[in-house]
Amino acid sequence: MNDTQIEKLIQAEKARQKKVINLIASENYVSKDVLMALGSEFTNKYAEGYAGKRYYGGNTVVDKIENLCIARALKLFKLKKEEWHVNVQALSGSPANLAVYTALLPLGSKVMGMSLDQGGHLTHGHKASATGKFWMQVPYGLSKETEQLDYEELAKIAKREKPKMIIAGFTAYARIVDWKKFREIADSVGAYLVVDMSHTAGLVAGGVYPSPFPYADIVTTTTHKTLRGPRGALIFAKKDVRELGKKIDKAVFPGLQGGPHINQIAGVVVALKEASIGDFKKYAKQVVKNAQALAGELSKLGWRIISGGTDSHLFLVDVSMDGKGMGGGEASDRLEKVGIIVNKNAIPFDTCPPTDPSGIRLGTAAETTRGKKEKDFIKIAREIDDALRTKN
Ligand code: DSN
Repeated sequence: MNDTQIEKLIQAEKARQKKVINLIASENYVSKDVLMALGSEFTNKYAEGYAGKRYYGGNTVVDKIENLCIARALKLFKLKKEEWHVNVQALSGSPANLAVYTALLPLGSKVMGMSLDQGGHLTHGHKASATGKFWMQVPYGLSKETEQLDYEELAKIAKREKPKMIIAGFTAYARIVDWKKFREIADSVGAYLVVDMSHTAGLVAGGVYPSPFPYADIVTTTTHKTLRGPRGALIFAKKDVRELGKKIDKAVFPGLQGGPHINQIAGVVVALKEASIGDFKKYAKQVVKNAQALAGELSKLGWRIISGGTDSHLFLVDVSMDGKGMGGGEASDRLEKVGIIVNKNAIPFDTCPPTDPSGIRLGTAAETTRGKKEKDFIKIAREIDDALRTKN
């Protein structure tokens, strides 16, 4: 590389990633093939429009890439092309979700989404996000007793508020979601059901987490978490008389963006194939086993795991210990000092501010990619315990 300054920084980041234990629940390590596709000549190409309908010449190869991405996305999630439309152009998860709102809802419509502080995402209608400024969030949360979804309560909120859209699928919820119940609640008020499976997409693909496709009208997902691809997003829309796919396509381009990032889409194409081969199923299973081993050991060591455990790749730990512990920020800093990378996170019904919440979020997708098994995560739990209990 001629630019030695950036070359040095690339090497430094490579070394950092190699050295640390990465427990950030939304990160992963992509394959060399994904990196090659990302760094390919596709980055040079403008391709506004969709395959066969571009606004620039020279897109015959690009059309093949985009069509292949759509075909592989359908195949991975066992969907029929007669039943599902796929848009692969949204640049990442937040723009994908914004495209869904733009496509389906008049401005100001009510959207029922989980509060950020209970495990939802900014784009599920939080007031700091465009989705909360241009549409009106009807928030829902968890049961205080179980720290899990309370479907009866959700049904009551829906009946009272009559939202136009309900969003399910979360960033800090460890348990299996009952998509069928969400469908019934959406049907009871005539709302669209949108599932944002960004966190669990790889687990769904690997067959260890229930698929939302039998129940949702729209499914969005990022491609870089448990799915282990490059940063990017997919939007799946059910094909029927409502023509949701057409509306989504228009919202993405020209509604919200110009040219798609073809190199990124090429990376997604590679990742979708990788996720469809046998080894990925083993990987997904191991991710969940590892999360359960990590949560189980931390619990034995006296740490409170939100909702008492996990069915997925992630979970939250309450580090406040009823005032005898510390904030999530301090916990994250202490862990970074010993080479363990996590993020501070609000816990349900947190009394501390989001800038210094009471919890940390731990996930096992990245370290499972590096081959770690349950015994390694038990060791990591002990290292976490040591670092958090040692005053330094
Ligand atoms: N930043 C993602 C996460 O960490 O879950 C959500 O956008």
